[in-house]
Amino acid sequence: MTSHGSNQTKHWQALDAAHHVHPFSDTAALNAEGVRVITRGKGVYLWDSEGNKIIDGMSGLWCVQVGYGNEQLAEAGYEALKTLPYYNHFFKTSNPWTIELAAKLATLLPEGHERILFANSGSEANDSALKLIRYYWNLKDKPRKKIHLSRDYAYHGVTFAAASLSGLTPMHPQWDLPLPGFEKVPAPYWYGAKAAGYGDIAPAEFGMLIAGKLEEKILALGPDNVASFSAEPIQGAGGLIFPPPTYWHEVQRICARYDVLLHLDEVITGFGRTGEWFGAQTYRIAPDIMTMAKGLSSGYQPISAISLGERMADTILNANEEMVHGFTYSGHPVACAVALKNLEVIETAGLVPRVKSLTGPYLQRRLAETFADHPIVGEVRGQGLLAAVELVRDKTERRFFPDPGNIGTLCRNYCFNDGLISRAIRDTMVLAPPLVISQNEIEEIVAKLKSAIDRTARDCGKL
Ligand code: PXG
Repeated sequence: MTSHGSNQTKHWQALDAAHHVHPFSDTAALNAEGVRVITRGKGVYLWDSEGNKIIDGMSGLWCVQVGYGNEQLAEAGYEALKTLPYYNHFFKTSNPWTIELAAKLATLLPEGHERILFANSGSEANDSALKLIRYYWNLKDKPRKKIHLSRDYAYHGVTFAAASLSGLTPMHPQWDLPLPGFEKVPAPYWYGAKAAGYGDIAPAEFGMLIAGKLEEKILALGPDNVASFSAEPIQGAGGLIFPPPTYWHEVQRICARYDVLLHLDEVITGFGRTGEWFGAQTYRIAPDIMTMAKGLSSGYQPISAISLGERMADTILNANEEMVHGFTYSGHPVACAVALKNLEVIETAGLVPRVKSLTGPYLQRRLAETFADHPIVGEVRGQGLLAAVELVRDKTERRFFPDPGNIGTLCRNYCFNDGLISRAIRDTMVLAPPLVISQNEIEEIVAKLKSAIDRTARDCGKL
């Protein structure tokens, strides 16, 4: 792009290369290539500084539920900015937007989740959740319960604790993580079961088997030492891993049996993504503590939340001492105003039932039809407006390509060059479009993805 870009684009690329360090990027490689400068968004589309139109199959980073350019959200933010651009909650003070947002969330969250804390990102929410879990066990006079369990392929964020909780191994060595006290159990990744040596096991049986690994781990560590199990209802950044139907029921039985708190990370699955307000409702999960971010404000403002189930709320909020935790921007009035309007828009536009009964099933059906007999597509899986198309070398044997990530990156680049943003996680192509997407726009995404996967298959001699 650098060689044919306009002067304006080249100028921005040069400044970006000189001064801006990107997340999760190889700086030297990125600077050699030159960044793409995104200048505008409307609905499910983005435009770059060269005027190229791109369909965003990822809702930014899984977050823009109401699509780009929603004026109601912009106006709600502007009003709050004019009226009360900032105030905190430390000095026995509150503000109308924070109060209303907490109360609104309590009506949408799983039963018993009536008490909400605010933070500014998914990572902060998860860090806060782990602190609250520790505090709970200290208050319960079980200070030995300190180990936090989570899963392989989990993504819970990048702060010290959230990265330690994450199970994507590349997230650890640069930072000498995980910290002590973090242990992993396997993910219920059924498609990978054969390659992992489990043979031709049925999903239901596999769900029980993998849940059983949690029980084994708790017993090996000693239930008296285990504080919590953290998990995404559906694993997102780890490759869209959907739990087999038996999994969550068994996990909950195990957590209850050994008195291990269940922390549900709904940062991706919240706010209509799965066709219900929360993944907890889709999979009938009753967590002790829940974290959410992204779709809470459709990404228009940085805001996250932690909700306490009854048990944790009763103990922590009746401790009769100061809870020594909170951020300068917890419950920021502008972020809360935007989030509140976002929930209203999601509700009035009927986006959650629309995902459940119209766009979700439509996306899943069109992907399944399109890739049913494709030579390099091993599996199409999904729920609501989350979908994954797994690219493999051998469909029958469910064997992956060597050097995971190469084929996915190739395909991702074909998508990108053709004006579709899809994310490649290892060799799985992932979609999570805005909840406002229409059936025609779904067709556009499916067609572009098909063309990119065809090209990828040709490159590896499979088509
Ligand atoms: N939990 C989950 C389940 C997430 O997906 C976080 C926590 C952390 O949120 P913050 O706001 O601290 O980033 C996330 C974030 C990707 C990608 O490439 C995914 C996330 C973030 C960045 C990139 O899929 N998820």
